[in-house]
Formats: sequence, C-alpha cells, structure tokens
Amino acid sequence: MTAGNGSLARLEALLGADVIRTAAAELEPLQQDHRRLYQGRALALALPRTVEEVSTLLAFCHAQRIGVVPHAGNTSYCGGATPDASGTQLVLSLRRLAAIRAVDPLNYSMVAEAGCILATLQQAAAAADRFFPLSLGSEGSCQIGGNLSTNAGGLNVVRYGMTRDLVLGLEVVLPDGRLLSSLSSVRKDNTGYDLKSLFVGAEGTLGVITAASLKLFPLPRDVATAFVAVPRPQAAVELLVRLREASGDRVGSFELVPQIAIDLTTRHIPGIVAPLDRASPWYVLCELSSPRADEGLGVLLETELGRAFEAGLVTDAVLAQSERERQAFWRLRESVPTAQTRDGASLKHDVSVPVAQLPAFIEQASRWIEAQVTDAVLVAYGHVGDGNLHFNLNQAPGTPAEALQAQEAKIRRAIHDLVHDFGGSFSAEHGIGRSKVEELARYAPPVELELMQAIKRALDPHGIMNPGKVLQP
Ligand code: 2HG
Ligand code: ZN
Repeated sequence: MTAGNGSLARLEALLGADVIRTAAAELEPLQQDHRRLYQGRALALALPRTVEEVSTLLAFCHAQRIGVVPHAGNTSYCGGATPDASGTQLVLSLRRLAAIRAVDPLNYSMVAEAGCILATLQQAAAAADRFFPLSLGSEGSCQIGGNLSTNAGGLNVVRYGMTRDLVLGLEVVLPDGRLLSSLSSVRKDNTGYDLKSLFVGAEGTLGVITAASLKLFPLPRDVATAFVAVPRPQAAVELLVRLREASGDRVGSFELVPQIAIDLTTRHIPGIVAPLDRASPWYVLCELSSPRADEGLGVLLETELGRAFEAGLVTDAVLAQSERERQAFWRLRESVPTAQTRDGASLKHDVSVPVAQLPAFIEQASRWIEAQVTDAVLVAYGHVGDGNLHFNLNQAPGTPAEALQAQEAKIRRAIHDLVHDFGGSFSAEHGIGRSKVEELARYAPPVELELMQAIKRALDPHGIMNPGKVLQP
C-alpha cells in the first residue's frame, strides 16, 4: 500500500487543512501506544467533524489504497491503534464526533457518537437516572468508539457483559465510504444476520464505527463493597458462587487481587493504603448492587462473609463504610497496571478459562513460571467472575529488563498453550491488535480463520482498514 505526498495534497484539497493535520506535534502522540511498545510514523492525522467527512475520507482512501488506522483514546494493550513505520498510513481520530445524540430513559437507551469519552457517557446516563455499566480503569480518557471496536471488558462484566452485550445498534462507515446506518434502539430484531456484531471487536479492520445505540440500566441505589482476604483462588471461586446465590445474583464486580498487587500499588501510587492490616496471599474486591435503595446489601454481604469465614473461605474482610472508602478500594484495583509499569518492564497475558478452572490454571501456570523463568515476579490478577486473569510478569528487583524480555517468546508460548489446553482464550478482553496476530493465526480453528479472512475480503477488498492488525495480510 502506497501513499505519497501527492495523495496527501489531494486529501488536503478534499477535506481542508482543518481536517487533515500534518504538524509533527499533533502526530507525535498518536504514533506510539501508551505502553511505548510500538512506534510508527503517520502520513497525517484526519480529524473529521461529521460522519459525511468520514465517508468522504474512506471513499478516497479506498480508491487510492491508503491505509487508515482508527485511533481513539490510545489505551490499547495490543498496539491496535498505532500506525506502522512506513509513513503511508493515515491515522483517523473521531474525537470531534463526540455528541450524545439522544438519551431515552423510558427506553433505557442512548445514542452516542464514537468520540465520546466513556466517563462522559456514564455521567450522561446518571443525569437521566440511568446506569451505563461499562467501567474501565481508563474510563476518563478512553472513547466509546474504541471500547466498541475492541469489545472492551472491564469491571462490571460479571453482571452486565462485555461492550458487545450493551449494543442495540451501530452506525458504521464501510471501507468504501458507504454508510451502514443501523442505529436501532429496539431490543428484539431477528431480521437476518447480526451485522452490527461484526464491527464490535473488529478493531477497526472492517470499517469505522461512528455512533452507537447503547443499553442503559436502572441506576444502582444500594451498593455494598468489600475487600476480602482469601487463602487461595479456589476459595474466591466458591465465594463468588455463594454471593451470587445469597444475593439473588446481585454481584456486579468480583476481582481477584494478589498480595504483590498491594505491595506494588502502595509502593508506587501515592495515597494508596492496604485495606487490611494482615497480609494474605490473595484478596477479592467484590461489589453487590441493586436498583432498590433498601435492599440491605451491606448486611447481606457481612452475613455471607461471616459464613464464608466459618467455612474457611475467607480469613479477613473489610466493608466500605462510605463512598470514599469504596473509591479507595477501586482506586487500588484500577492502579495495578500503572503500578506495574512504574515498577519496571512487564510481560502481559490477558487470558481466560472457564471460571471453575481458574484455580487449577493459576496453580499449573504458576508452577511452570517458578520452574522455568528467572528474573521475574508474577503479578496475576483480574476478573475472576469472568474467568479472566491478567497473568502478568514483572522484572525482578535488581535484574535488567532485558533478562525478562529475553524469555518473552518462551513464556508466551507456554502460557498460551496451557490456556488452550484449558479450553480458554489467549485474549480475553484486550483484543488482538498488532501484538497477537501470530497468536490468532496459531490458535484459531482453521475454519474460523478462513471465515474471518473471507469477511475481511468482502468488506475491505483493498485491505485499507487498520492493515496488519488482527489478521495477517
Ligand atoms: C485491568 O484489568 C486491565 O486492569 C489491564 O485490563 C490489565 O495491565 C493489564 O494487564
Ligand atoms: Zn482487565
């Protein structure tokens, strides 16, 4: 795929210098991912103001065979939004398409443009007495277009599902510039193939999502949050079962946190304190919530934790007594990735296995790491309720980053092979991007891969959309 100065001049002529930006200072932040694993060089940055401009832009790029890299909040863990080093790819940001087109509390839905910051949507829903449940550590900067394109997971999946589950309809500009306008707000629609689902999680390889019709829920009014010490992951899984049953399935979040995450966050993030005095190998951060203000969830949670204590599943626990305390628990959990980064180099494995298999997976994978890996500290945490573990490794204190990095390929293969044996996924919530293209080619069943390639060819015959991401060219 080639694009020279001639194409750039024509693009500028077509859309104007306000839309097509070339200043180095504007391109620089888009040319590397937030973990600084990938560096690229962009032809230009496109900042369309309208859906029509997105259409015009893609039609031109389709005709001229110019690669387009959609770029949202730049919070990807897989390099999915970074251009390659050729200097021929156009980075496309929809940050100016940031209108909330409608909030409909009676229909429990809203229509938002792709450039909306996730936290803004949560606030808009709350202002209408409704709840938009997608919640991520990066919610203050990530954009809904990126969340949709990566099918983001996050902290409330156990109750509300992934981003895909929150979508009623989509507006998408296809690679040739045609507009697929399916911004339906109906909940039942069995008219043929579910096309919108193709674009959710496609990471911008099939088209550009410009707006979405999203599900809303009743606002939680009774919330009970606890930080709980558990002796082992199996106890966490059993506690989850107990809480789901005892609360009538009111578990909104259920996160596993190891002691090392407490050590890293208290060391590297100002203001974080350990919620419990005594160290425990593992903790659970769990939250029950209900739209009924008088559900009595605090008492219920305390009672169930007491019972779990008697059964040896819990060794200590603290309930948040105020919104401030609750926020402090969540801040600790959400700061784990930042604390990991501040501690040094890390290797990340965003894996999932069936929830019931998680303890066995942790045990086998940890045993392998202990026996086969040097100069590393295991930092395994995540969304137990979804069977999703961030099985990460950090460089050991006093060892060079290179010592860990040199083992990356060997570790990745062993962990992903084990995940495969457990019937799990090597990318539970972070997607494929650039970093896991070979993994997808290796682990996806051949027929699945063939179908994905056929869909890609049908929608994007010239391969202009996010080239080199998700599928091998
Ligand atoms: C989280 O759960 C994010 O905090 C990031 O998905 C996980 O850094 C990671 O591996
Ligand atoms: Zn996560």
